Amino acid sequence: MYIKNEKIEFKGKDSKDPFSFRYYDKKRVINGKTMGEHLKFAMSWWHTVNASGTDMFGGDTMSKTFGLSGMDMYKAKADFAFELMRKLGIDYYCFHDVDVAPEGETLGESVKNLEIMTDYLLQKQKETGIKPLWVTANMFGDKKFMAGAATSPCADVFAVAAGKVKAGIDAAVKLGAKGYVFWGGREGYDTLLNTDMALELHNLGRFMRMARDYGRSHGFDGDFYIEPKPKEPTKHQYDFDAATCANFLRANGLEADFKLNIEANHATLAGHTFNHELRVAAVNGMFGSIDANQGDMLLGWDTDQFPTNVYETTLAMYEVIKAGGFTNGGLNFDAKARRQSNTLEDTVLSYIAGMDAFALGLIKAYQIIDDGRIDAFIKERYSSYESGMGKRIVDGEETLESLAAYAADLKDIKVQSGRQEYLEAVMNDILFSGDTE
Ligand code: XUL
Ligand code: CO
Repeated sequence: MYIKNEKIEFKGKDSKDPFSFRYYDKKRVINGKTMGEHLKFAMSWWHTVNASGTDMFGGDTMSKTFGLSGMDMYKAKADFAFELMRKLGIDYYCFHDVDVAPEGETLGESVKNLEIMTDYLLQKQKETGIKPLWVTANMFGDKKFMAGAATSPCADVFAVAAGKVKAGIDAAVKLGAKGYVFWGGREGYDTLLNTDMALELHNLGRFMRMARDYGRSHGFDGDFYIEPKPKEPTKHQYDFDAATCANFLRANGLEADFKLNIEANHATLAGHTFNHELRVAAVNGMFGSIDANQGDMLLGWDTDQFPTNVYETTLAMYEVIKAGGFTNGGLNFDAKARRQSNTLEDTVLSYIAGMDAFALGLIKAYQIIDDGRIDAFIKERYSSYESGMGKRIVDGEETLESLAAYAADLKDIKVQSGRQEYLEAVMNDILFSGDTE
């Protein structure tokens, strides 16, 4: 037992018990699905089980070694992780290879360590029913990855990276994960003065096709994901944003097997909103999964804070609902408690805050849809494409010449108001004056 609290229960919105859910009622049915099924929360292993408060200027503010070292420490971390998930009612977790098992001197040793630990995780999964949402490999931490993994100028690094991804896919199959994530890590560059961009991009495509081919022929039937991020650690990341990744996937013939894992803080670093990135993924048929967190709009880096901004979670869940909900994906809290929130209670409280913010976001997103004013406004705004000339344009029946002839004598064309302020007031109305039942 690492966590003092018992199971965290739903106690309703009037609850003042900090260790209770006020909105997340896992079994509550909304529009035919339980909240648990809508939200599919996942715990990020790296932030929750390993991160211990280190920043650029100072060391740990909390210890997550549980007084142990070596494989015993990794097993204790797994015990802690499963206790936390069970107490919070979280059914999924996400991890990098090196989060759950110690790195060896060689790839071969690391793979053996991972196999020992995935045996242990499998046993814990059988006891609890908890599973990974997705697996990934850390191809950015070790110094050999300083110039990238699949985009490294060194072919041996490409080979080690391939071996790590093979082991990661094997772990995903063994543990029943329905996702495998590629976050670019150092797949980008800092200056063109030392970079062959064309070779790096082709190698990245080759690498992902190899992963797809290996996975598909070895029992991985889930989704592969790219997780876009514009900068940090490299100045120019090849997976800048959702639109860049969609283009990369199509250019490399990967669109049937890959989707996108959209992270809120990465969206804002790219100069986009979270809901913009979700919409771009959806319109490209690539909506897959979410790394749920939030950034600080006054800071220019990835702060990975727990999501508590209900305006943002509402807009995000509206996109998720419109995209048809999660299939293999879910909501992974790629988030860490602040450096000063340095107790295990803070970890529990952070998850409660994030889960409740998304539960309330889900409730409010359905209220936007049931209210209907926003959807009706958008439909009306584009109604000129539903009949006459507009419909013929959409149906592909017009040409540039036919339209030029049609438009030649048009006068006083009026475009209706966009009504942004009114629609923002509707959002306030739904968010702040509606109920939560
Ligand atoms: C880094 C990031 C990663 C990925 C997994 O910014 O978000 O933690 O989610 O590698
Ligand atoms: Co992430």
